[in-house]
Amino acid sequence: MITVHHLNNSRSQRVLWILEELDVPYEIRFYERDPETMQAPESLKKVHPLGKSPVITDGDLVVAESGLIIDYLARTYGKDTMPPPDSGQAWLDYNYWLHYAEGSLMPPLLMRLVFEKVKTSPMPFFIKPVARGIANKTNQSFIGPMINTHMDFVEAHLAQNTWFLGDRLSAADFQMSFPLEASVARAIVGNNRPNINAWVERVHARPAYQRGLEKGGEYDFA
Ligand SMILES: N[C@@H](CCC(=O)N[C@@H](CS)C(=O)NCC(=O)O)C(=O)O
Repeated sequence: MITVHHLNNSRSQRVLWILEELDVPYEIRFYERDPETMQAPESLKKVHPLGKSPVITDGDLVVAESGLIIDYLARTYGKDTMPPPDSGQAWLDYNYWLHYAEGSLMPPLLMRLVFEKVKTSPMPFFIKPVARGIANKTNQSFIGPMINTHMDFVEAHLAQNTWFLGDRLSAADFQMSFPLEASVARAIVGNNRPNINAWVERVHARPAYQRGLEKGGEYDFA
């Protein structure tokens, strides 16, 4: 039996979505973020030393990193319904999006989040304007343009493709769901990017996505 070690409001939601699409039996073990630090509880380190979510266990196997989890599930349980391409351009595209989501797109989104947090963090009053100024400047002149380049790229791809690999849903879509739905929910992606918005709407409209959402509980991005 597969166990999903699921943290509220986290990347783990995409794992519930793929499991629902594949119709594989699984159980969820719930973990709650510390409301102040947003960190996962220490107990998650018993499953994997980094204590991050998602992580799944499948029998004796422990699988961490959402890209690997999704690839593992598609290869192991999706051979008939969602076979990952094994050669050629489709293989390159599949692996590209699988790596791109966490390797290239998430870092500037996380940097932006950290600098936004700096602005509201408690600090001596005389430092606040300086910290705010640095955070604003960094987001406006460095991180913002970087995110725009990424979103232009993804928007152009989705203008030509219903799903990331074309006509059919693939593991690449599960992996791309977290950064894109978070970007729409936080208004990083606005109405000027209709294809990203439409893709996120298509994802959210899938019955399997809705089932995963119901089972996973608190999730601010859907
Ligand atoms: N690249 C990893 C990132 C995992 C990660 O940072 N997960 C976040 C949740 S979205 C987490 O566990 N945060 C809680 C913490 O760091 O304590 C993946 O895709 O699985």
